[in-house]
Amino acid sequence: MKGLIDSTLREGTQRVGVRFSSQQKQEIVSRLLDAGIEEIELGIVSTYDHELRQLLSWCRKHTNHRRYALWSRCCENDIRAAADLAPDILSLSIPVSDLHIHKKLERDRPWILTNLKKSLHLAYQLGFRYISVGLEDATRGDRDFLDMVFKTIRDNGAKRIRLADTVGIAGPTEMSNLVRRALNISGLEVGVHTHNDFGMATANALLALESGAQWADATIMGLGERAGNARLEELASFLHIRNKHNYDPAALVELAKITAKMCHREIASDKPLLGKQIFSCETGLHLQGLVREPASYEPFPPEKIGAQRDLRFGAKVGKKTLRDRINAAGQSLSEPQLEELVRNVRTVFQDNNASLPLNELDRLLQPG
Ligand code: HCA
Ligand code: CU
Repeated sequence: MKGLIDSTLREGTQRVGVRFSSQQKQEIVSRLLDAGIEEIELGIVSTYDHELRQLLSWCRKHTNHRRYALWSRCCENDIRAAADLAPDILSLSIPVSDLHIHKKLERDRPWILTNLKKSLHLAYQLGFRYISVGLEDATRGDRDFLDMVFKTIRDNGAKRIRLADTVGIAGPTEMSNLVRRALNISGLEVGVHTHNDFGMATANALLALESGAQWADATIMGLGERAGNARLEELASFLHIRNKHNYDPAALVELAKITAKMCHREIASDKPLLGKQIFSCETGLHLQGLVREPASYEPFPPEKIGAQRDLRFGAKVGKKTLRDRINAAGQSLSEPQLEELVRNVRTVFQDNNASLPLNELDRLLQPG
């Protein structure tokens, strides 16, 4: 794998109601770089967008990163506008499913191939040396036609093909097969852009990487059209913790929390990596394991992402946990006394639907 492409400032801002100020965009870029993200898609080239020039020149001045990308349709005016902004990478994009070609564009397959060729020539002529071609709705595209598209891209100077699962309809196996197909036929670098309509985006992105794709797109908190995209904090943290990639999970978690505030989004308490309760526990069996060896019920220590373990004592407490705490406080109870205590404790907490931090119990057990 070569890296992750963050598309928060392009795809993310397509989510209804999401907008970032120039200053917020700069903060997001700096933090993405601090977290180790390799490529950043800064926005969509459009003759209407005047902020992009400013953002790109800020990036040039304040960072020495050299993988800033701009997204552009295969459209002469947009490609010329992109060349004027001079990003490091041009992310051209073109639809490849018959549905998009016939209904949305009212064109046909030969038109797509011709337009692709023309656009690639123009981009090359205008000086772009790293051109990536995004294939919109690739997962619903006819496979034989896709092969022709892959060859056209290969033969006309692009460096990367990006396969988009535009409506999040692919399963992991399908995604993986498509990646292998693109790699075999084109010999180019392959990336994926996955959507989350069935909750598969992050898993699809991971499987694509495991199937040989060099790149995968993700956005902070999965911000993007509809149900969004692969979640950057989840994908990058997984790659760091499981595969030792050089990403910083704590920085990603902090960035996601800051971004949530910027766009006024709530974070669910059980959201992976971000939720308030993901290191809380009150069930007897798990508490027992966690007290003796945290790794028994945690995939990684909470400190790794700047969180804290929250062990609680309440209606689901077990006998072993209570006995350990009582003994640790220098006291002891007979087996029947302990049984009775567990029953009483469970009833009281059940009735009040409450729980206490375990160290609060220790305090209560202290003599005097
Ligand atoms: C969109 C386009 C896109 C493009 C992806 C790409 C998609 O729906 O706005 O160019 O790689 O999901 O198809 O984001
Ligand atoms: Cu998309």
